[in-house]
Amino acid sequence: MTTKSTTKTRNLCVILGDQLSENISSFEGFDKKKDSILMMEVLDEIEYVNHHKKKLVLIFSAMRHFAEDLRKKGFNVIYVEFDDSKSSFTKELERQCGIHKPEKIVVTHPGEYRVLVEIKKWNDFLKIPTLILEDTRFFCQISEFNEWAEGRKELRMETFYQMMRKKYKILLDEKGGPIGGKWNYDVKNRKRLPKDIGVIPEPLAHKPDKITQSIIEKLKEKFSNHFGEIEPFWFAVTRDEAQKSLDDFLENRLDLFGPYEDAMAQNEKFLFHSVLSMYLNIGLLNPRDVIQKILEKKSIPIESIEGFVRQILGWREYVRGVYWHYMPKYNESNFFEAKKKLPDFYWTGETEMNCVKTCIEQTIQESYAHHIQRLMVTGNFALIAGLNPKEVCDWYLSVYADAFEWVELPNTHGMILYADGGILGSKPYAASGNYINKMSDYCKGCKYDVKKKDGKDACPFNYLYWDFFLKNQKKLEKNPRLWTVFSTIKKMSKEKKEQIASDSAEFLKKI
Ligand code: FAD
Ligand code: DLZ
Ligand code: SF4
Repeated sequence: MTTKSTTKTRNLCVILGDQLSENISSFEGFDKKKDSILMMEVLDEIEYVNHHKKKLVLIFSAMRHFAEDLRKKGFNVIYVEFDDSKSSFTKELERQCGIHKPEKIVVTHPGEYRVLVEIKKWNDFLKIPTLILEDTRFFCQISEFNEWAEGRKELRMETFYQMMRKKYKILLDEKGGPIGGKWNYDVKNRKRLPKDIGVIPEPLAHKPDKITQSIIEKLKEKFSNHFGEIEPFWFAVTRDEAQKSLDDFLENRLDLFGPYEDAMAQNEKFLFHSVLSMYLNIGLLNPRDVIQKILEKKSIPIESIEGFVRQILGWREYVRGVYWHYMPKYNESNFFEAKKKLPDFYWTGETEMNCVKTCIEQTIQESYAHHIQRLMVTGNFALIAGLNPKEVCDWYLSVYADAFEWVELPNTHGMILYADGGILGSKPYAASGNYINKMSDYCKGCKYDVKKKDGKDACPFNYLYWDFFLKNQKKLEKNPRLWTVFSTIKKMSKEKKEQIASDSAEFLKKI
């Protein structure tokens, strides 16, 4: 596909790599006779973090398929591939404006603050009026979240989620209360995977077609330095394929999604998770359609239905709201003043901590890890080892196919690192090896002993956990949710504290 030379266009509608939906707001009022679409693959976006190769294939293949689909429907699409493009959105757009002389540029609000800043300069730089429209794929608009957030002493997902359930009348009874009497079935969603669970159906794998194959070959040639394994590539790259992946999840995994949402297992990468986040985030699936389809599954237990709805209508919308409410300051904070460099094993998986190794190796292969692996293994380690927030955030933004800053940053900077000092969540999610052992079978295959609290063989999560609270006692001891932690610390002997500090220092020195 190369740049299509056309005559003068009226509106130039810019579609970004995560806006691949025909109902995107920038298409409103689009006139096939007068307007054109511009899609650009540009080096700056490829290189601003070390994106996983599978993520790059997903984005470019989905972009090219979307463009082809639009062309078939009679849209005039100007598509610039990375081999032919200028280095940035702005530079390529400038060139295209020189050719097509648009009267106006129309674009849907991007998913990253960095890109918004760039877009806001187009008006003056190109001397062409630029219209930025709301991203209506979300249930909650940015202004609506800001209104909800302003004046509140603290923001909490649960309050926001209940507000959204009421507004959209989702899972409500006749009196407007929650179906089943409870807003939240979280306590039923914490089961460990039983041994006799049987075969868990894997997510649907899609065969790469010619377009995908040619991108894989090109990326191998040009971007072999990027993180992760490019093949086997099995992601959906079209709307049809993503729909099939959704149907497959509804049919084969949704029923047990709720109970095993927090479980982890050595040989199960996906368990009962949907593996739909990347399709939702780039626009191949629409969250409204997904929720609609989930609600039609009347025979599925409420803990699975509510659990899933909470992720999409609650967490997904809430983190986006927090991101736009607090940017650009949000990523500047470092509540614990954590400074340690990200260890190399985050890129290689070469560590003797079996839980961390398993989650990272899976990430290298699939560009995917489920929520509890991200939160309680790699994330928990980053928190209690005191890793630098900026480096941790860049890692999460690079390695996952679903990573775009609006969703990655609040989850990383806020949820796992508590670097925002408690804006997103009410306490740090620190945990010792006991939690990982309770929710997985990772410890069985580990060189370290999860039952040991100190010494060379002890599980590093055990002493790092206490070391973290001891080092940050002043900042956290007034938090009522951490009362038990600090009452244990109060009873701890001086020798014990010294042992924790020396085991931790020795371990951290090695990494
Ligand atoms: P499921 O477990 O099947 O959940 C269903 C859907 O709910 C997901 O597809 C997703 O759209 C939504 N969802 C669930 N949890 C969250 C959450 N905390 N925030 C936002 N949406 C949520 N999610 C991303 O989409 N992009 C990211 O870059 C990202 N980075 C994360 C970083 C960290 C440190 C953590 C702890 C979580 C992150 N998440 C991110 C949230 C979550 O881990 C992923 O959405 C989920 O693992 C995707 O897999 P799935 O589709 O199988 O999800
Ligand atoms: C992540 C990404 C990559 C790797 N490449 C492109 C690209 O070449 N063109 C594009 O339009 N978008 C790309 N993206 C997504 C953007 O970096 C960015 O996350 C979104 O534009 C924010 O809405
Ligand atoms: Fe992870 Fe500790 Fe268990 Fe090893 S013993 S797998 S390091 S929790």
